[in-house]
Amino acid sequence: MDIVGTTPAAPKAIHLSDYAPPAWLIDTVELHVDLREDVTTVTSRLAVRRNPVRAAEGPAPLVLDGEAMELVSVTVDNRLLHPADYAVTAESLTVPRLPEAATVEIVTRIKPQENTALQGLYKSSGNYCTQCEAEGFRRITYFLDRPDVMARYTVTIEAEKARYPVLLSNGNLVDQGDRLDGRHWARWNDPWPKPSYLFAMVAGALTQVEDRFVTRSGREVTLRIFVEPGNEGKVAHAMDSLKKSMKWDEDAYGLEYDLDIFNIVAVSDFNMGAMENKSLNVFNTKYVLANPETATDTDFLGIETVVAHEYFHNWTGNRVTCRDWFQLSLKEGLTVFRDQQFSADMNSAPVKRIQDVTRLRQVQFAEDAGPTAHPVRPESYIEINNFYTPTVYEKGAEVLRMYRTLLGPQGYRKGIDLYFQRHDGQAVTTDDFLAAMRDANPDAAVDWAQFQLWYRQAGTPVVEADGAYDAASRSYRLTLRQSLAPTPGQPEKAPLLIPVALGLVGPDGADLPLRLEGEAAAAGSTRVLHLTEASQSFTFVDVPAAPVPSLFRGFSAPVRLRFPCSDAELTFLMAKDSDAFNRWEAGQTLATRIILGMVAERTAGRAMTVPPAFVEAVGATLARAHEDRSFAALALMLPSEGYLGQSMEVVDPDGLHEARETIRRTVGSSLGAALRRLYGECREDGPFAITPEAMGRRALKNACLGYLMAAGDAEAAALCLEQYRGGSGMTDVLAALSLIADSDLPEREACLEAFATRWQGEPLVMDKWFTVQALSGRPDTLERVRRLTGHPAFSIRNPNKVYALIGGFTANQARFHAADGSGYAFLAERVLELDGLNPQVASRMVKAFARWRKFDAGRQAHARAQLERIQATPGLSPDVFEIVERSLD
Ligand code: 0A1
Ligand code: ZN
Repeated sequence: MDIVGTTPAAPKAIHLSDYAPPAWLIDTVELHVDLREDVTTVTSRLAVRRNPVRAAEGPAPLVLDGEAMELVSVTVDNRLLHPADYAVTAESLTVPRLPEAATVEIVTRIKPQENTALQGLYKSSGNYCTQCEAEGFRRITYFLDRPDVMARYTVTIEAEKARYPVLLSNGNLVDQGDRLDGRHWARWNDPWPKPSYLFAMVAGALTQVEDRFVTRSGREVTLRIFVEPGNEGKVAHAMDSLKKSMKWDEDAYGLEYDLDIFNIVAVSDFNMGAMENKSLNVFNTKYVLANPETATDTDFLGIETVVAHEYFHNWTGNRVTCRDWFQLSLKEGLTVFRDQQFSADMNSAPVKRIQDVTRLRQVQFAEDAGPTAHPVRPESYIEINNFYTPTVYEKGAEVLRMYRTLLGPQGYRKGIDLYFQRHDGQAVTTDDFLAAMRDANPDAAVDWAQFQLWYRQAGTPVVEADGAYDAASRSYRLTLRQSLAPTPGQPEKAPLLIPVALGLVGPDGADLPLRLEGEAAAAGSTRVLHLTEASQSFTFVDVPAAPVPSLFRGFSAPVRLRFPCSDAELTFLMAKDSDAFNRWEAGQTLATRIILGMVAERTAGRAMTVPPAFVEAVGATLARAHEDRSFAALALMLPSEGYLGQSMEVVDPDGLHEARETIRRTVGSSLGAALRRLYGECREDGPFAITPEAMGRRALKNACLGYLMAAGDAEAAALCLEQYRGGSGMTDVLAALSLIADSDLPEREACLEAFATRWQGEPLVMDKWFTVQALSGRPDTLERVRRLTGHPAFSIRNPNKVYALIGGFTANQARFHAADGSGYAFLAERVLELDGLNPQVASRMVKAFARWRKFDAGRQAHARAQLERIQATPGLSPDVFEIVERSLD
């Protein structure tokens, strides 16, 4: 059989400005999928009609998207076409001369068993599953594979019953039956029109766990989670998270589920976290399977968030979808914001905010400062799969948060309600969303045209603040200046509307009343200023004493703040600020300042010393730790090497690593007694549970253990080994193992080996084993990682394994950026190996090179050589091609 090759012609860019509505619409799709071991045959019957909005242009041919398939036949209104009546290329099928409306039947053949890209229909652990976002449906059948074409689907799946007893698709099961030859079939109908990217089907030998949820209007929904047999015992947390999400969306957004079934299927080969296909979510096993023995607290929280995220898409993404892929943040930014709100409500809101901001700064700020920087609503792309980025997701969520900060919770909710009222069942744009927010809040003093720039301008704004207190007039004048550096394709930037939530902290630590010059009365202890100009001053009056300003409370805008306050003021805010986020932030700012200072010392050839005041501040954090242990654990966390590097003109990965380690060692030895005491308290306090309190206790305990191990004394090593061996639960075991893997303890190899032996049957646990080794700061890490690519538990075809080992290694700043270029050479080899198998994963890996220009000349030369080597390789996927081109630009 001749399958049209996957290598497209020279990759070309798609532009937002070229958007045109489709010439044809598809009202219904009847799919028949005949699954056989050698080949799968797909018969698709489409009810197509000309799009009235394009009528003026005259009759356009029907051009359907399709890739990597064999076309068998095309029938129009029951008349079989001769191949001369249509045209096929590697990417399309064109049928000219159709009437106004027609029924087009297309038969194609595909080979899911050979699909390593994991897009379209593929096999994972012997089961069939699909991934259609963004453009995978065109690998199943020819179609108008774009989100503004919404159709009703009826899907019949046929397969051998013994091997594939479970047959699933979107919507409701409407019929099923057995054939005489051992095969069976099931027919599903989804009553809701949807874009093709939300289509899904699954066929396999899966077991199910069932539960139910009654919606607030009384609809009883059957909830099922399908997993490979043997994993039934690990889905309780996911199921619980699903029910909580359904309830929360009703309470917080007034949104109710709209079908009688909600299915989740967990598969072990999946490029991303999960996928929100209508009523048939497909999940990476990582975000479904967990019990305390195999999963860490981070895993449990991740499951809660991702289950919620996919469920929330049912309204924000599915009921109202994107007009085109430039609008991706319409659904992703909004849905991430919603899952952040949900997780904040389920756990601790400040802790969740700190975690989200940490991630934003680590990955999104880095993206915004490099060659792949793009706006939340990009203007062009070569490969849409490259745009599932931290900017579209996480910065997009910050934009949503800013709407809420500017409008208040009620104004925000009014905007959301109007958005659904206007656009339910439509495919719309971020401009439509903004218009709903605007129109629902006619009295809000928001310059919407300026706010829109958050979608259009790439880059992270820098806000410089300066304050002066005048005792005579009892006034405090705050001056704020904003700037935004050029990013690729955007040399000039305009000032943004930046919401600045702030407070003024008085000498006793209490918030001072906030009255701006000209106002009749003070308004609250935190208020939101609108920074709209390049430079703007705000004068507060009736200020009884010189305050310390607490700026961007709760991180009210995704900016970098530069405020020249003293170390003493930072220590003061760490202890006193009423805003928990800014208490944490003050500590991070202080730590950053000290670490960068130490790196400068080292560069100047002097010894690095840790200021005693810093150690004291950490001591104060330990002393207060019992007040909120989760918060204390985060307050003890030093900024990561990756984030610190963003503040350096030329990144010095070795200096940063050494400075950070020196602080860890110094704190560990200077505060040993307090750390040991706290460690002991946390260990003894309470039984094992997955609650915010218990998780906080473990996080704090493990933060203490980390510092103690950094000090390197025998007592700490004994504690760590004891925790590893006797640990109840993966959180503690893995925390100990990470420290052991990073150490020179003689027990190191034996512990790593024992772990692998114990967990060889659990792929998700083995992922952790790969990661702890890849993240080790030891000098032999690369050698070990190389060796591990040959380990029987590793497979370059499994995305989770690649992310765990190779992704883990690229996150290891000191080792990946080794001065001799060995880390870069290793990554280039893996990228080229991956590109032939799974371009999407290859492209995600190659992004680790993106910031290469931030390093010294020697490292730059090595990185450039590897990027050029990749670029020169024939047959590169558009995915990797696009990232490499941008990186070298
Ligand atoms: N929409 C999903 C993420 C997703 C995107 C692309 C995928 O394959 C190319 C898979 C999943 C989400 O936001 O959860
Ligand atoms: Zn999403």
